[in-house]
Amino acid sequence: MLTTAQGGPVSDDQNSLKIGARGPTVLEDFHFREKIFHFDHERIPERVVHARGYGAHGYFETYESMSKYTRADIFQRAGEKTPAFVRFSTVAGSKGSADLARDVRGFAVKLYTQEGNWDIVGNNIPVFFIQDAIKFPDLVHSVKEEPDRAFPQAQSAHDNFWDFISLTPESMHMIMWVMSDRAIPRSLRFMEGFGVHTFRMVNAKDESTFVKFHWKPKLGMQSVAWNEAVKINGADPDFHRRDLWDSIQAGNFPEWELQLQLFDQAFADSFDFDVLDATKLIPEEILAPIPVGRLVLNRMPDNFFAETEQVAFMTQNVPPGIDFSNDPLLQGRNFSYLDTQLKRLGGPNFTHIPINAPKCPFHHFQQDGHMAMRSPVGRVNYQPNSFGEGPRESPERGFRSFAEPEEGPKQRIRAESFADHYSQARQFYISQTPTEQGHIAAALTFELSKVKTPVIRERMVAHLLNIDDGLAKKVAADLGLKAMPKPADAAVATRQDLGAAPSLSILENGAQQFKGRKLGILVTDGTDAALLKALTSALAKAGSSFEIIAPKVGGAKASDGSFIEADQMLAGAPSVLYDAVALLPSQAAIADLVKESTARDFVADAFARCKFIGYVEAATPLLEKAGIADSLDKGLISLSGPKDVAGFLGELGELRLWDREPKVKMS
Ligand code: HDE
Repeated sequence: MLTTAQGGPVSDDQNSLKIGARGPTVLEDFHFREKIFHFDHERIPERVVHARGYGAHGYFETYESMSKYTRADIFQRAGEKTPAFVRFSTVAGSKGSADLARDVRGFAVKLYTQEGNWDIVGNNIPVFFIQDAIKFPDLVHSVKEEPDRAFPQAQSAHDNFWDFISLTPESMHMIMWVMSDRAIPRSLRFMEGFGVHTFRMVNAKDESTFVKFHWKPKLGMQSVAWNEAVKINGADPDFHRRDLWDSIQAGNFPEWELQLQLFDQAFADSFDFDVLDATKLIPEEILAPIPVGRLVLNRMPDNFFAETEQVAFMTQNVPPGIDFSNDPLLQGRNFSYLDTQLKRLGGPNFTHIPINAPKCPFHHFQQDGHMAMRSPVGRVNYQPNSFGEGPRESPERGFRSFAEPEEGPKQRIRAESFADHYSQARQFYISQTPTEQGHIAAALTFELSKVKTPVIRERMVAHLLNIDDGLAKKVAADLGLKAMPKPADAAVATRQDLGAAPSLSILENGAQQFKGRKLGILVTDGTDAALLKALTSALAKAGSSFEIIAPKVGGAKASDGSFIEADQMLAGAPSVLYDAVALLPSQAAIADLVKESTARDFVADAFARCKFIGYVEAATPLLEKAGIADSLDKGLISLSGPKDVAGFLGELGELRLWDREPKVKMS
């Protein structure tokens, strides 16, 4: 029975209480008032950054005991499974913005360990824009909508952002990452995650080892192209969340391996950069990460608001055995995350919300406050007490900070060891394939093309000159700069020539699999039933998904008279939504299909985005109409019958035919 929030049965939820059929509504209508009152208060403030996010439940499984390095309970027993909740996010856009913004992605993991919640509040990029937390409000103000006009939404392509960046040389390494394809992932399932800062692991003997956390996607990395991202944002602004939802609902659980870079003080002292500087990474070529466990996401929340919106991640949530370093960014975050929950969730009892509550036993004397959900029993709410009641601290099991000796003058200063802002920016750039380098140049050109103040553009090119001459010249030429500026003089003297680190490139580490990816299959009346069946069953067997697209809602009639149920109609499913496409029209239907501009765009877009295209001979007029019939390359694969399916699927693991790119001038 429908009731009020007070539990009272409701007789009529369609009409408010009125005097007569056409008279005024009465104030006495408590059901109406309660319903509207609650509705009016449905929203809570969105996160000041990372407002748009999507989460899922799962577990973390420990491979082997790591007791040598840490006494963290989660790492003591091989095979132990710890419940987890993960929230992915974009940073700059508001809650209702689109998934494919060029942006860093948040990768926040809450592990409900037996000794308290451990939050690794990371990103999909291993470095950050700034070195000191005191600059965070400036950074975020600059990237968000400009305050007078309230636009652009979810975009860094505007004056304020590039003004701040060009005046902040420490951001250059991060800028290379954000202008790369890392910032437009194909799926949340295909991105890496990083803890970014150096943390500590502390073992039972109170010995400390430095650690950096890396999440590696089992399905490999993959990104989309920028001009594709723009179209996806229109065709499906929920592209990433829908992808996560669909794959988890289908039982294809995304998985990441947790890998650790572990090092001691001697390594830190000998490393080229300061391990406390969050604008630097330690290349895997120098320090190989070791796998220690896996994270599997296998269940969507029952309710988005209750779980994903109310989840409160906090960098300061660390269990015994994990500790902080002095990274000034991390130190600042340790204040911010607790503080922000008070604003967002409205009171100090946000740990009572089920998604935030520990799953291990917990006992403390914190009490009362807004929305207290628990009802502690007994007289004693303090300790020590004379009644032998209540919890007591445990010097053995409790959290002990690593006793790092500290001394020095109290001052506002940036360490000299943080001064080199270009070496790793360059290293990242030269570690990319030529295709990826081209994307970085194009992204910089696009972003700066939206900047209206000439001096900002010039100042950015001046920084690029310190990163790579060729890159700077290309961007300057594409921006139509009349003269080349002088290189920026910020601490260039310290720049070192570091070798390439192939681990930093997506394409060098190609996924080489179509598993987890999606094929768009265009059908019409008369589509070859045997070929379609062979294709769809081979895809299912390979762990890939597909959608059937027909010119009309509903579907089409196959060659054997059976009905093909379509997932999408052509006008609602542009090919940017798929990793590759197959064109299976029949001879009888092709003349009509060719008249559809959506069909032409479907093919032309797939070609321009360097995708693989399987096609039956009957589709040739469509290739002609799309203007690609004379440019057939190895990415266009003929499907004359079921026997060609295996070969076609074999090619798809390459994901894109980047060799085609110079011909289609994709930016
Ligand atoms: Fe955050 N960040 N951040 N951040 N951050 C927040 O906390 C902050 C930084 C990250 O899915 C806020 O609950 C400061 C780095 C993620 O709920 C806030 C600084 C990294 C999320 C906050 C940083 C992150 C946040 C806003 C500079 C990667 C989303 C809402 C020192 C290692 C968590 C909230 C979720 C969210 C502050 C920099 C990751 C305001 C002050 C570096 C993934 O507390």
